[in-house]
Amino acid sequence: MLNDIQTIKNLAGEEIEKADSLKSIQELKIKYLGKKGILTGKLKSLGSTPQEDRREYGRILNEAKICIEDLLSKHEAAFKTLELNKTLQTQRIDVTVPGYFIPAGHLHPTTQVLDEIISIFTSLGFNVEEGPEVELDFYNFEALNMPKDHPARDMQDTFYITEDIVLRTHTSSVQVRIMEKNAPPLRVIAPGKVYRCDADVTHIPMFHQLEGFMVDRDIKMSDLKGVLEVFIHTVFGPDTKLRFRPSFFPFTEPSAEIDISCVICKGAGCNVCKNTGWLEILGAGMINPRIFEMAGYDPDQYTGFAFGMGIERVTMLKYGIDDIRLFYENDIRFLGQF
Ligand code: 2U9
Repeated sequence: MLNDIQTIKNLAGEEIEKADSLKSIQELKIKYLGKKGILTGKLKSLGSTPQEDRREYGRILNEAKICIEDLLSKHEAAFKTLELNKTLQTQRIDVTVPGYFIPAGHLHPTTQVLDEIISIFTSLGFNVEEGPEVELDFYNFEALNMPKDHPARDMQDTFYITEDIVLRTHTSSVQVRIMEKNAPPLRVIAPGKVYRCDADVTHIPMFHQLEGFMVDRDIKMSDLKGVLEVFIHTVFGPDTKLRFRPSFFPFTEPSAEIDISCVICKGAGCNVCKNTGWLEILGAGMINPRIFEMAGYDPDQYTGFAFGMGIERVTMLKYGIDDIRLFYENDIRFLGQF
């Protein structure tokens, strides 16, 4: 028995020394110390050893076991270190390799310009109001001094849902709704989508408008001029000139179309302004007293100005874009420039 144990111990020692991988060390562990291992077998047979030898054999077997365990764990640790170093060598992270580029989106150019315009008017004390895009004929036309036979209702321009329901053609309908529920003084802007059946380089069936109005006692054309000057100078720069041209809208009297000095040639004349030096940017006027009457306001006490602009048009003028359709083709090469 004693010889056996010595032989097992020597053999195990030799095999462990010869082992060339962590895997073979783990296999030797099973071979000698596993459930059915050689040394485990000897330990199990201790019960059948004569009583007088049992103590001594037990001690020697335990010594052999501890010796093999020590040797195994020493080699196991050495192989683990070796493997770790190998992994660290082969899987080294190069922190200088550039990362993946994750493209970040941004607001659509018309949204950027709309946000800028809204912040200018809110800084002047205007409140932002919204209303339905599917609108009653009454709010879109009738209450804005455009009765049933008015040419502005032309079937070719307006999307009719039913005889009395339309896709709003302007956001003035929002201001009508505001007047219906509120008494003056009012300072309101109404931004939003509007719909007109029209399509070419300067027209699309859906575009964005921002309209505004101010109603109080003693509101004059000069108030309109001051407000629009602040707006134009903030968006296009303080040297931009404004020109008011007489015009006609059913909801304003007098009415004007407002031009700005050409953003490209500064008024000298170029093909953007068709050599006029001016670019049309918005419409405006003093609110027609008939609209106040329909809203139940006393036109002898209250006056007001109103204005309206197309956001895509303002964006086109700001950035020198010559085709409105580019905004909604979703070409990232175009949109990514803003
Ligand atoms: C109320 C009374 C009057 C809003 C106004 C304009 C002039 C105007 C156009 C500009 C380009 C629309 O996008 S566009 O085609 N708008 O010229 N809009 S005054 O007048 C109002 C609004 C509400 C109650």
